[in-house]
Amino acid sequence: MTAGMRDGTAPPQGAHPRGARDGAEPIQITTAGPPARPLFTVMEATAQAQPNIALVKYWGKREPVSNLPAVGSLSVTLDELWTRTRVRFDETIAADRFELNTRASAETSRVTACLDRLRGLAGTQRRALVSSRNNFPTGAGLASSASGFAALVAAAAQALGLELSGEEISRLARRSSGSAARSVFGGFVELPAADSSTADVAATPLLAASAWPLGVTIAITSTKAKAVGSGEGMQHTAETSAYYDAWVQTAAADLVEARRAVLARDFETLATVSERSCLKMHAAMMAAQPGLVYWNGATVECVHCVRALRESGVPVFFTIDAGPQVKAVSPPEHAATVRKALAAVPGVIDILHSGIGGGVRIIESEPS
Ligand code: 2P0
Repeated sequence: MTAGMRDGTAPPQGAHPRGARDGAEPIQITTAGPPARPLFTVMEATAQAQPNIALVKYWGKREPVSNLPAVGSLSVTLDELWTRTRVRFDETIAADRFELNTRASAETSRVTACLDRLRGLAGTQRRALVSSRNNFPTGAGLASSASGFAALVAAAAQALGLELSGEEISRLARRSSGSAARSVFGGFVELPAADSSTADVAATPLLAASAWPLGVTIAITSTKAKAVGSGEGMQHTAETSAYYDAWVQTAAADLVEARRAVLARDFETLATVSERSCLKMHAAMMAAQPGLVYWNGATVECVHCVRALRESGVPVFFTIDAGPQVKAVSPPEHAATVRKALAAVPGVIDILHSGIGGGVRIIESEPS
């Protein structure tokens, strides 16, 4: 029985009980001929997770070491964009190695910190080779750390034979990246704020993707990695923005309103609260000293484009994360109209589209 079954939360798709796991049985590597004494064992698994787009934003930490969020957030998990991560624990290597899109990555220390928590649970010191691939731009405000850490935790847990529930995977992913906690689950997902008495939080699924199949059209206005990472940006905002306290104080009401709107499939209310949460978060960032501006000119033009579409009767709203891309959420039957309008905005260099998808899962194939 998985811990997920014990506590009533659904385990991520593909997280199987011990004995029925895909790709997690230790591979016995032996010399040719008898006796078949293992020289060493390799434990390996691959997971896929999708990024998520927050409609009610997380920005700010109550406690930076445990990475506890100061505000609750609500997101949709995408289906077309993905991170695939293979983790291979190998007793013959001395240090973790992390490759992203076939190149050695500078983020290895963050990966190691995440793996250390899993190694602690499994009681092993074994180092790992981590190979990860994204089918979308990395570090450009498209939530690559959300899908990245959700996939990393799920793959590593599987490779180590840990039987973790979705909730446990979400808690571990959150320690590395707050938004990663949400990518563990599919559909509409909520991550609560931590209050002063909370030692840990995990995301919880709110509504299945199939229950309200919205589409997300993403206007790419730059593929450059952002100059200020989210963690640094949050800290800077919390320390220097005159609007930070107001941001935190008003976030809880937004979450309540968005949750109600999602459960009622009330698009208009969700549009209002999502744009409000997005603009308040960016206002708090911009009021930091010096102000943090993730937008470029095309970002602003896309905002006006989405609002003009809505004025003309198209149900659509925008949201923007820590980067210059604009995500437009609409019912799928309006996605073509939204795509065409955003593609015509000067400065938009590409358009991606995604439906709402499932949570993290173990897969057979490996990143190449
Ligand atoms: C979100 N963002 O709710 C918000 C909106 C960006 C803007 O969560 O420091 O990588 O690793 O916990 O999750 C991006 O920040 O931050 C983020 P850390 P994370 O999606």
